[in-house]
Amino acid sequence: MRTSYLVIAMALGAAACAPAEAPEPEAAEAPAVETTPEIVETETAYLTAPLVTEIYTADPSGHVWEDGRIYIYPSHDIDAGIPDDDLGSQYAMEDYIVLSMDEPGGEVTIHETALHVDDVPWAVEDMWAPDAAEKDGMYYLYFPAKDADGVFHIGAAVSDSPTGPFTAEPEPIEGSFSMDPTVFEDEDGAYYMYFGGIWGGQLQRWETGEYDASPDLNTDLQYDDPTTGEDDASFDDRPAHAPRIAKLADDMISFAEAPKEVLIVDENGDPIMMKDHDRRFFEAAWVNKIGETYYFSYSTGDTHKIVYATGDNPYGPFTWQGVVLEPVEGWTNHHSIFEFEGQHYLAYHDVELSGRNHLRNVKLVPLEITEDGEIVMLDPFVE
Ligand code: FUB
Repeated sequence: MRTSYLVIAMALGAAACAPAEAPEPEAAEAPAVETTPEIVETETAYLTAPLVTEIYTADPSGHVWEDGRIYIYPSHDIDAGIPDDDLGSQYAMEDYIVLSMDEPGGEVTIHETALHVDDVPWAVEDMWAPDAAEKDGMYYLYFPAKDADGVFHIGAAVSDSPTGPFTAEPEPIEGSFSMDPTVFEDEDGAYYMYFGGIWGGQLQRWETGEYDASPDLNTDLQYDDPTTGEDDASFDDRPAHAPRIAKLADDMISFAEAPKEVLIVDENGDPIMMKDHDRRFFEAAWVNKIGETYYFSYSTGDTHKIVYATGDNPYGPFTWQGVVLEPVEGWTNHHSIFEFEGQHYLAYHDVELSGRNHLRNVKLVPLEITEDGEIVMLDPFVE
């Protein structure tokens, strides 16, 4: 059945934050952007419905733990009354709430608060996209948040229940920075954290190994043509900012090694470049091993796609392959991929319930992977 509704033109409102009460230096210099999205009437239907309507949820990290149940670890969106900007200041979340269900399409349980920023000694605000891991019957929640200086780090919190409440470690993971952590358990029992995101996610501020608060580093758009704002072959280009990987230590709450860059390359083995907005890494890393192949999927941010690249080991390099999910309604696109009873599923979000970039709702659909290992691209709209 076709449904007529409103679609937000995804012009503005990136994923990246600035503090609500004490603006950090770069926030004052953030590019001015529209706060009212352009509304375009269209004749389209959504591919699937929100998992829950009682709360706003985003950035879903899906897992099937030992009990065979599906657990979704999402961001918990709230309306903090902050206008959209290129640093994602509107994503001013404060806590996490886990969702669970027996099977896709089954009744969804909205659990009690799993972790609140007030219970994280080092964190002040902006509880962005989390992930979780299970080891020896204990559950670990990994989450980004800003400290008192407005700098993102990644925290760990521990529980004996998959739904919490989680007890946060007193300090962020040493050596962590930026945001959007995801933890992948390899078949040999090793756990790896991938993390990072540009613009408000601050990854571009760590190129020297130290945090650089310069307003010039708000985004990566300085690598586009400065007059047209578009890619220009004659203008300086360089490899895109790389997501990071670090093996987790046995305690699951610290790194066993210094973070390394994850290289994403094209079909010729050349690095994906900064100006290649359709393919360069922006945020929302996720890793699966399917057959013998490691799939590194991520969001392209300001081109609003979920794409993937493949490699033969957890560290990469990963070779760009194609699109997993075309742009959804709303600025951000963020996903996870998990297997349940032999079928892969894509968890993602859009803004069907609210029509506003920062009030998102998570969704779940089957994901087809061909016998050749190719992910069949999904369109979040049904024409
Ligand atoms: O939810 C806040 C941020 O928006 C996430 O960390 C990004 O991945 C984007 O979805």
